[in-house]
Amino acid sequence: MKEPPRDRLYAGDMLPGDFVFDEKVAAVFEDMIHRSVPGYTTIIAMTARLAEKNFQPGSRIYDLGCSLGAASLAVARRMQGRPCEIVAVDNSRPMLDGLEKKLAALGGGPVQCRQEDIRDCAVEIASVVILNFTLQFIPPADRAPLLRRIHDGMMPGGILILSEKIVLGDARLNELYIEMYHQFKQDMGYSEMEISRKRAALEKVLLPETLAVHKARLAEAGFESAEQWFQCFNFASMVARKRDGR
Ligand code: GEK
Repeated sequence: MKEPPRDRLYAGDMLPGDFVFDEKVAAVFEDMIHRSVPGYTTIIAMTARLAEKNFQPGSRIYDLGCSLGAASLAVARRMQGRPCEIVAVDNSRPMLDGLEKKLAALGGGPVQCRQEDIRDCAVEIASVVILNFTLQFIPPADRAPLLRRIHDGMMPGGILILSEKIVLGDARLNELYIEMYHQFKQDMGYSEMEISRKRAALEKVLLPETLAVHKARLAEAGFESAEQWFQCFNFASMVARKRDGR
């Protein structure tokens, strides 16, 4: 298969402003996210497994902040033709154009795209909600109401998969994890200049929190339990479950 175009956005002379999900980012996003999120391939594969195991017939699967739809497409493949409805939501038109192109190449399937702000999008009869690396871009004050709405739109026993860049409570360990992360990016072929420019561009846009803050907010939103199932340095994924009434 053809290699996706390589992310060289911060390799040139251009001084970056705040990071936005525009055409330039969408065009290289596949390469960017694989080289920028340690464990991304595992997270997508396990998201699909979790979705398949927890899907309830007649319900919906939501992928909020779907970008090019990696999770939605992996879930669709994993469902192997079982009837299901996968709702992929993003507010970036260039990202959804990319996903729509992929869907057209597949000749259809269970994924429907919606261009919407996830803070406004209706979540209904959901047994699985995927929120992979997107809550971190939502203004902190809007995060609790969003999680509450997601919770309320879920079926009893439904799960939320939440993946995020995180910070650690301990400043020294936090520094170490960031160093290890920058090493990972260098190992993936990014130069020190690209790493520092990207960091500056994300500074006011991507606001990470500790796992403790995430877990407390999930509990406040009504989830019965939330556990972390994956972590590689400052990237983690959690699964939260809505009470199933048993
Ligand atoms: C993946 N989940 O490949 N409403 C809708 N979409 C939004 C909003 C918003 N308010 N804010 C940001 N986005 C994907 C990766 S990327 C993560 C998710 C990253 C969208 C934004 O347009 C982008 O497509 C996505 O959230 C975040 O598993 O780039 O680090």
